[in-house]
Amino acid sequence: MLTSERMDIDKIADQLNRDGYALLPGLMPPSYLEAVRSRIAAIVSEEGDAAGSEFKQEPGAVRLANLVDKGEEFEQLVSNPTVLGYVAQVLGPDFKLGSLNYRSAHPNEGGLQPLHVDMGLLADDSGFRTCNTIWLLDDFTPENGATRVVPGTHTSRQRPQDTMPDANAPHPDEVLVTGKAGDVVVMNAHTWHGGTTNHTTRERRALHGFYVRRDVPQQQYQKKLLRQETQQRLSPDLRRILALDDPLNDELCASGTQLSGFLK
Ligand SMILES: O=C(O)CCC(=O)C(=O)O
Repeated sequence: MLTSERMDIDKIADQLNRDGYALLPGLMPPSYLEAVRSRIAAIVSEEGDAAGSEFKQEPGAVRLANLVDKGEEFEQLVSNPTVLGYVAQVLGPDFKLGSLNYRSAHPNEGGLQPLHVDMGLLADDSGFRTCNTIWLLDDFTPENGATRVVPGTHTSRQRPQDTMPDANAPHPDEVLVTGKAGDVVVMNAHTWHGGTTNHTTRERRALHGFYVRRDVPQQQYQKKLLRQETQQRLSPDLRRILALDDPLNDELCASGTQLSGFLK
């Protein structure tokens, strides 16, 4: 007989296959959530106007990039076994971290993004190539800029900007992914998605642990971005997840391109 936990696991796995995303409730214990929030606040204040500049800055949002280098709290986040199990469901067993970023939709009408697919990449004949995980640091509500997704589009092999007259506009089939602070959304990143407008007076914060198949370049080349002192303390498992000893990744990242789904 199935236990309720087993049924939940199956339900999440089915939704991820069918819709291209699924919510994992309560993955971050309160003490961990608080530690992450407070580390993020410190980095945002240290970096000031430069925040996010290792990757890209976004009007309407505060972004931070290269977070594995900026706090030991983030090492357990990118190697969380439950999350990695679902990432493997999307990408197969051979994947690596593409980047770990933070994004907060500005209060008072900030945060709207066009529908996009991450890195602009589509699935290919070997399967899916990208998978994102959104770690909710605040509740995601219909008012505060929760992520919208268009269920099922991960199998369309089309980009929204190529078929929609205006990818900023609402899509008739889009749904808002709401949840509680501490939840994690696993999203096949070929699913059309984007941040929505934050109509509240408080920020809406989340981390994005983004993974790619081994034959895809990292969005942020970890070997170049992580300081030596960080690289040296990482376990063999983390080194593998970050592709620090991976000649194929070195080759793929040599061009230095850092692709976003929509940011220039
Ligand atoms: O923060 C969100 O709601 C989605 C962010 C996103 O899709 C992105 O920055 O590419």
